[in-house]
Amino acid sequence: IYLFALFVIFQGLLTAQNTEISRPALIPQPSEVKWKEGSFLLPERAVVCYNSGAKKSAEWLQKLLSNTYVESYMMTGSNCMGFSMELKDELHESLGEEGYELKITKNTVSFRAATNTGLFYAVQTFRQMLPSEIEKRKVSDPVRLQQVEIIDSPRYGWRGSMIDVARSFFGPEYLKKHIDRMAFYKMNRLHLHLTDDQGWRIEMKSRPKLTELGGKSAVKNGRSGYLTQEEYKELQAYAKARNITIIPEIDMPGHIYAALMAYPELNCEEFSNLEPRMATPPQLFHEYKVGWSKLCLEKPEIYDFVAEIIGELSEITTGDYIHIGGDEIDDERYKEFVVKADSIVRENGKTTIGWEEVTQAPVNLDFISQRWNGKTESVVDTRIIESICTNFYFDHANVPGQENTNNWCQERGVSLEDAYNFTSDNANVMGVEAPVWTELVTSDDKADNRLWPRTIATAEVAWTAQKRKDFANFKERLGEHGARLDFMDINFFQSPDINWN
Ligand code: TNX
Repeated sequence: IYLFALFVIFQGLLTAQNTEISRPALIPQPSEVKWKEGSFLLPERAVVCYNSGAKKSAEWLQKLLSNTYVESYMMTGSNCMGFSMELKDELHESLGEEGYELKITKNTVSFRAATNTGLFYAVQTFRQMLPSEIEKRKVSDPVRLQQVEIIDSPRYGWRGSMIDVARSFFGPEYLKKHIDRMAFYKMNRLHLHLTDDQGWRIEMKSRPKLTELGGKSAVKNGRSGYLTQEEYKELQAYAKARNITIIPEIDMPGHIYAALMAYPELNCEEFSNLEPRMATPPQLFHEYKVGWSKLCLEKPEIYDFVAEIIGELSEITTGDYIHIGGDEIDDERYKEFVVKADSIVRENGKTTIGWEEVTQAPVNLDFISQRWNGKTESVVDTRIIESICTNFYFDHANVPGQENTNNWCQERGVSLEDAYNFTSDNANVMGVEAPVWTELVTSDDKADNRLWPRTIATAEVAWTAQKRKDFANFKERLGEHGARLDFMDINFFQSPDINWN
């Protein structure tokens, strides 16, 4: 009998050893995580069952499982053994639009949410529990996961990233990769700064010269190009499938030389206000210089241009927002312009966004302003997207002295910790968004380096409740994501204060 008892204990030890699995590093930190005793062994064959409406989420899960040895079969129904996806309206009350529950027991993994967005995020959390190799190749070794119960929903509804595709062009291929990476970290807004002095990146059928000319230029050493309307539509659909809304920005009335060059009548004085060597005929502009061009605000015709562009852009934009720029301009008619442009956007059924300067104008109350230096004296209380440059301008150095970076906002740059530690108790804040301006970011590798891992810090700022945030703990979890970022082919900045695994 002693022998038998010993045997049982020994067996127990063995299984305990077998099931000893490290807890996965989850980013962004969920609202509630309860780890349980025991594990779940990923089976060789499994059903993915889903209830009505949850099919597309079940397909995301199946796609994920196809990178493991699991052979999965789709089935409709609920509470099956194996994997189950449940869409349930009543969960709206506790989980909101984007929240989810993820529960792993001995034999089941269940995903529940009120929307497919919530289910998609549950799948992303589950993905972080699987070995990082799945990002690149099929995993054939047995996978054992610790049992757990997660209940999660985001702090903010606006979890954004911005790429300036005007100074240097980043096309559909890079943008799709970026969308995939953002979605993995539960971000949901991709703002494209589509126009500026150095380029015009979206085809406008009513004004073909914008891209015929403006599509050919870029900042020095940067790439030129533009999105056709087809590409733009396809990109939006790709983003939407991953719960990301594209926010198109046409920067007006300043930062607009690319349009003045194509349609000189939009400028005031026959280009005598421009550098003489560029005046006749108007030349492409490749310099790094801001705040020198503008639409001629005395000419009523510029509003025909604005109405045409915003009208056409609204027609091809599936999201609810149009960003009108509005930054860095000094003109006595500026406020009038902002009010008019806002009403044009609203006539087209969209919500207007502008850089913080727009709040000098008495704009409509649904206006959203994007805060970048916090110096504007506002006359209106708008909803706010926080992009304050000290924390979120990722064209700034990762560490002091990094080459090809800006430092006008903060000499030492914008560290991972600066991004992570952003906090606000302003009730108007809808969320955060981190811009990468690209005067000095002229390749995919440089963009990766500026965006990652700071975008991951942004994702946690946007998703995780303030009281659940902890930078020391974030750094540990981020270190655990190193291998995964490599498998995802992200040329991320190897922050020296992270213990990358
Ligand atoms: C400011 S802040 C800009 C951009 C520049 C960037 C360079 C704001 C709305 N505009 O035009 O590219 O600085 O860091």
